Amino acid sequence: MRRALALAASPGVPTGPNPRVGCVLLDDRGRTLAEGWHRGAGSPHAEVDALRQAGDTARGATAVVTLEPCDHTGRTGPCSRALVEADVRRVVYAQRDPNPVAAGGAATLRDAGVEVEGGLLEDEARAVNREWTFAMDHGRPFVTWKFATTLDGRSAAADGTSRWVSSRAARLDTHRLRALCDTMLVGTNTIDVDDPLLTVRGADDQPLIPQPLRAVMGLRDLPDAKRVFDDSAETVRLRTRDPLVALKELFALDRQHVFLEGGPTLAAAFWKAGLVDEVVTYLAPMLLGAGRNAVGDLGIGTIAGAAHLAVTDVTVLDPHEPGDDTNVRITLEPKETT
Ligand code: AOF
Ligand code: ZN
Repeated sequence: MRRALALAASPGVPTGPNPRVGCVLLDDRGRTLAEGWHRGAGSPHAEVDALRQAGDTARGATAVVTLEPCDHTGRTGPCSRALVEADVRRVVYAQRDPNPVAAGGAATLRDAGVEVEGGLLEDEARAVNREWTFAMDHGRPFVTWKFATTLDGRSAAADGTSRWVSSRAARLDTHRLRALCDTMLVGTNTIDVDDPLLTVRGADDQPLIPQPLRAVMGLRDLPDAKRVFDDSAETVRLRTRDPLVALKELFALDRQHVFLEGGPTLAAAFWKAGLVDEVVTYLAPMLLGAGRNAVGDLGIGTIAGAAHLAVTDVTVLDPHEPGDDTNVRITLEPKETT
């Protein structure tokens, strides 16, 4: 299963909308017959990839898969049937399929007389597809809220200027994280005021391919000339102020990981709705003393009411070039409130 997990995490597989899945076929003495993995939506599932390589030798084999074999005809056919037809004797999988459309493979296999065992290294398998699993379980995308602040918690100066709080190294790091998401989300106000491009660019400032979807949330009309409407990536308008409605709309568009880069109002709305799943913040060694907070009013009047988060990672980002600052990236997750 560890080998199957490593195959699932093979580099070069595009993020979403499909999970990463790995499969190893073993003979009755535990020797590897074939290995397979899924290479993105529309390509063969991991099980089928391995079965194709094994050919007739799959008869009587054990299939070790990181995800419960699917039982549906989607972009490709059901893996449960493919395993039965190949005469596989035993299937061991890690994660139960949380996708209601595809689930049921374990039962189909058992009904056909195949020995089935689930739950082996399940936590590891869920971690390989953290956002996909979350989205399937919750019916909405996973939300990473990212912001940059000064040492005194300001994201913009008193006059509204905010270029640049974070260092060049931090900005490049942000692009790396954007590339791991499938959607960039901001409010109409950010488009109005900052006119961001919202694309993922590399060190040479060239856009990478594929680009995440750019989503603009809010009711305000915006001029077509805004950069977010250019043709460097796809853009959708979400004509709502309700964070959950926006996320459900994105889920319907097969989106599983939202990178929330909006201003303080949008951040506060998501936080208050309990719709922030991860926080990434860049801390710059700079003081402003006045100016805009990263997040708007959360309705917290006293210290006992403070929102608490747990730190999951702290990374020092060294200067990229002379004159650049050292920044600190802190990754956190909200603590469950009582
Ligand atoms: C994958 N790769 O190796 C396995 C998957 O409609 P499709 O063909 O794109 O199927 C996607 C669903 O199939 C996916 O959400 C998951 O539930 C199931 N298993 N998917 O993309 C694989 N084994
Ligand atoms: Zn399948």
